[in-house]
Amino acid sequence: MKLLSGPTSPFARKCRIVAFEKSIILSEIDTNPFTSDELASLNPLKMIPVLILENDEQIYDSDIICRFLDDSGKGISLYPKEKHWDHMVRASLGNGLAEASVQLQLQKVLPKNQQSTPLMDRLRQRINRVLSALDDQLLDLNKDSFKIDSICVIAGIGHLELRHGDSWQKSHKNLFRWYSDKLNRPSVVATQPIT
Ligand SMILES: N[C@@H](CCC(=O)N[C@@H](CS)C(=O)NCC(=O)O)C(=O)O
Repeated sequence: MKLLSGPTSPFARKCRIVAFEKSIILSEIDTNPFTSDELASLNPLKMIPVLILENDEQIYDSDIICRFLDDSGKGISLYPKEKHWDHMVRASLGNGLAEASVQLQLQKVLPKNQQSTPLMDRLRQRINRVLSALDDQLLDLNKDSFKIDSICVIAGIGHLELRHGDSWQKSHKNLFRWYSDKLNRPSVVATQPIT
């Protein structure tokens, strides 16, 4: 299977972590969603990641790819039946964090006169709210468990640190402790974003 991805995309990273956890080898094709001519014909959303199956069918977006990889790979599911919806809601927080971090970065690289201060403020506030909610929920983000919610949160925080620095760590100490503990996991080490 091939994954159209990018080295800094948190959504592609989710798929990479799930593939690693499920012992699936993906061949990755670095694809810039803004300049690729081919991407729109593979995904009308013209976004990465896209998974291309052996029969050339395409699967998107990252949530669907992760679910597909989880079903296709080896070992225990990353989508537990017990407290299923709690896991899925926390996964949404991780996804929202990633999305806000990506959108904020897209604003930052615009010329100053094209940036939207209200939008950037809204994104920063959303990021802070999500970090605080996760900081409060750590009893649920079980220390030893590594499921889809952890994967989405790690991908979101990884992008936040890469693009917007590590100042979140001081104000969200529980979350930072949890995150630091996960950083040694092989699937997390192997999928660090690269600029
Ligand atoms: N909901 C999508 C989001 C994917 C996404 O935002 N990808 C970004 C790269 S990190 C992209 O392709 N952006 C292109 C654009 O916004 O036009 C998913 O989970 O796969």
